[in-house]
Amino acid sequence: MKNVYFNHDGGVDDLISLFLLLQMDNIKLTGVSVIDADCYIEPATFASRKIIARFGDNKIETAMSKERGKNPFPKDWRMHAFFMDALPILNERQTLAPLAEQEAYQHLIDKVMAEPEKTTLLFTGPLTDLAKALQVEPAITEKIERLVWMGGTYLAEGNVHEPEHDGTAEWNAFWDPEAVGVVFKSSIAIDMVALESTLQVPLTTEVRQMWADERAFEGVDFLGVSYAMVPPLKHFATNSTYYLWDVLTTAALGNPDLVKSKVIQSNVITEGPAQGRTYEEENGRPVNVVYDVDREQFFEYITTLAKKI
Ligand code: AGV
Ligand code: CA
Repeated sequence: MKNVYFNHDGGVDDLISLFLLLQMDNIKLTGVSVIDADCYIEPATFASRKIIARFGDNKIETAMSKERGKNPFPKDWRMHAFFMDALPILNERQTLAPLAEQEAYQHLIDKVMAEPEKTTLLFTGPLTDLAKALQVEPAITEKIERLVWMGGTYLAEGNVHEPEHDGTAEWNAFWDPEAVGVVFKSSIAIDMVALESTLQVPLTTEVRQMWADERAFEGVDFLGVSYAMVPPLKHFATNSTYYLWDVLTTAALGNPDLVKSKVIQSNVITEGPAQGRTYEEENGRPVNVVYDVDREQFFEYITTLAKKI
């Protein structure tokens, strides 16, 4: 059993990640927190508490972040949290897991310090709350097994298409580039699920059909309905094409055999038109970069988890 603390930013794949984490029997989820990045924080927090109440251990707390990023996410994407929170499957029983009193960064510190064993951090949004936690309580470093983060890329093309940016960054890094810098300066071991691997798991019509075929399973129906809100890859990739970014990251934590990784000495650009870009640099900070995934095994793994409820 691994202790895991999960910080996310309320997207469809963030919330599905929470659902799947709760089905993994090799993981003990010690706490959850939500940051106002690729979501609106109220519906994202309610959706998290409803998912925990319905599919998990109703004692797990959810904390809200008050941190703000440098570069805001598009509103259209942030709206997904409202749709998730409104799903009938999450509102049928009207139960809510507890809301934490602390802000997210303090909740993370408290949960990590309270465990006798080390904790693995899973971050599927920007690293802002971790950067703040490291500044407030540097001693958490010794209690952290590793950070598993969805973010960054070393490809020439990232997924940020915004005015005044050169397109080389990944969004979670772009939202708060300084936070990536702070975390890179720490001694925490980092597994980074970069765009190199997430590009291999687009949402497609075949994936949707596979879930539709098995919708008699409540958990598989939940996957299908959730991923009906976001556009698949059909003819060519656009700015809004959806990949299973965070779900791949969560699956890589639950079952490391699904992915391949290599160490890259890294740094991050924190200002100017390339801000948020992670790049290889001699004598840079070693990062364990997940660059490849067994696509078929991955979908098999998550669908099997979804059938467990
Ligand atoms: O860059 C990927 C990150 C992931 O954590 N997020 C979405 C995932 O939760 C930002 C993002 C990039 N492109 C997007 C995003 C899109 N087309 N729709 C919504 N979010
Ligand atoms: Ca996310």
